[in-house]
Amino acid sequence: EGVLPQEYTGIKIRVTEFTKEALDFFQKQKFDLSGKKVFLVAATLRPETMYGQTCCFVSRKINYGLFDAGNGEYFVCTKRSFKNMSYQDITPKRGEYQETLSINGGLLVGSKIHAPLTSIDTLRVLPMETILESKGTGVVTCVPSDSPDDFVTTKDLYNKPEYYGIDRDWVVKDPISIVNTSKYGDKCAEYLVNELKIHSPKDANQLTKAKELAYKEGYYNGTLLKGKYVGEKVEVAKPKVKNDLVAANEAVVYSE
Ligand code: A2H
Repeated sequence: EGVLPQEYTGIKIRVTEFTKEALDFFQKQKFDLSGKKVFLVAATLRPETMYGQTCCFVSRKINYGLFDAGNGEYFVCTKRSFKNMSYQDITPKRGEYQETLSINGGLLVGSKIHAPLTSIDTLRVLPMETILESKGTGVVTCVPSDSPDDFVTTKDLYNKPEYYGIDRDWVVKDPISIVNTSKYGDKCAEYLVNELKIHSPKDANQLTKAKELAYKEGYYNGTLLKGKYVGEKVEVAKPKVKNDLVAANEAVVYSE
């Protein structure tokens, strides 16, 4: 844990079709979905890469809260993160963070979602075992072109769908190129995962190395290949994409 506060962009990923398991659970809890919009809120440091989202990760080890975010909107995230948001003028009432219900991540796996900016209309919720409950919102949006974690997790899900209890066709196999660097090309995560011979989402040390290299190169030497700021440096485009998302009510910015 660092000493300085970390700013995250919370991407609002709309659930367009819940799994049967989740719907049964809501019914048991007497939660009526009608007229409500439910969003998985994914914490990211790279809002400018949202053009390349291919799924949204949750953990089966985490019980998420469903929180009333006002105006008929509900957020799915950890209680810790919603509490933080409630002191940062993001939620209806300051300091109020009682969840409407608590739902295990496993019940959400397989749900259909719609994420902002990405070119694929409907994506799926998929499991990621390495998500930490203590960081961000506990929800991670998957950008396999630029995140080594997301790339290896996607590869593992595609190779072992039975093990993970998912359908292989829920997995988008190929990353979408969104940032170019002269050093690592258009898919820096894939490049670094191969270069550092990373075979599993559990290769923590090697993944840390890959993440540092990818982040530095992408941030300081990357150029956007997609979207409104195509051709601009990542460093320049990043705050613009973030502000656009917030203005469109597709993201919240919070610190922890
Ligand atoms: B990043 P930091 Cl394209 N557990 O978003 C594990 N990882 C988590 C998490 C959690 N609870 N919450 C957020 N994260 C991920 C995009 C991205 C990210 C790209 C490239 C690198 C990258 C798409 N996933 O992160 O410890 C989220 O993934 C590299 C570090 O606060 C978030 O940003 O530094 C990042 O880790 C936050 O990690």
